[in-house]
Amino acid sequence: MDNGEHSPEDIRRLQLLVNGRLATLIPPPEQAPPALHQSMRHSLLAPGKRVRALLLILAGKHFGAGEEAALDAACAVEMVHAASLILDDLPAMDDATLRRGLPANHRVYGEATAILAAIALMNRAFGVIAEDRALPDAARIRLTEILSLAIGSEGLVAGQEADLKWQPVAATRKDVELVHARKTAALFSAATEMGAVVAGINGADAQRMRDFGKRLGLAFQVLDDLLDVLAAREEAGKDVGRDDGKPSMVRTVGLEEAQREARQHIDGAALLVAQANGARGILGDFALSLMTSLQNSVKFHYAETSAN
Ligand code: GRG
Repeated sequence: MDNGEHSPEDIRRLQLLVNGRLATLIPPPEQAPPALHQSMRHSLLAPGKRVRALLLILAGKHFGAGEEAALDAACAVEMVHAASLILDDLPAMDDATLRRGLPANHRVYGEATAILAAIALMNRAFGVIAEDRALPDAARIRLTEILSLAIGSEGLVAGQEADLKWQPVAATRKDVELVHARKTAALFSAATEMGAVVAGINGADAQRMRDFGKRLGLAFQVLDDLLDVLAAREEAGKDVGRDDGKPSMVRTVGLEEAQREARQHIDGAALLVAQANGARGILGDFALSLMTSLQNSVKFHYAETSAN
């Protein structure tokens, strides 16, 4: 078990470790068909925060696994995440123009190639887990199972379908939470449970890791909704102000109640991580500092909005 505390340099180092590995796990840009591989690289290697990968690696570390042991599983999760962002931005979905500070994939490579790049990334994610022969077979099977469940028609895909068909009239907090649980928290909880599996953990502690990731994901989406209302496009690096008609906690329960909701999930997550393996550790410290920095940026914009 680790002793907790991490520095911003540790996190930056891990982000660079993930970025470096991601770049080697998919074909180079010149390999045929070049537009497809460039499109995959455009989204996968764009400057994302790598939150899901970090959570996976730190969850592994929480139970004593080395960073290298968790690295490829973490990259697989980032591949799925990048695929979901490509699809989410398509004209048939959110019709976004900007992502991670860059033009959305389809704005550069066209819709057909963007769809193919997303499929190829998702497929590669499972290949990367299968090829990770340093892990026991049982762990690779379990990782595949967790990731597949998180993506499919009971996870991300279900969340996206509900998001697209959303009827805001008479929507309740529970309705919004169900969409958030699938659209966002499913991949967070998969990542934290996968970290436990890499470390050889099953049973109650793996379940705690799963619940910890879910609560973090729910808080993350509520804070993302708050920033969609409050932040500027350039700062967010993506289109904002587009949650009208979308399952947003802010629009359903209001700004202040949404902030309270996020706080409750963060408190719940803190409790769970401390129960798993008996300490908060670097994993808890990282998760809580991520949430605090998101909350602070919400508070900053909230203060600005109230002053106007
Ligand atoms: C089959 C993989 C697949 C997906 C199909 C399109 C879709 C279903 C799901 C989209 C789900 C989606 C886009 C949810 C939003 C999640 C979210 C909060 C994204 C932003 O995450 P950050 O802030 O982004 O971690 P970075 O860029 O930092 O990685």
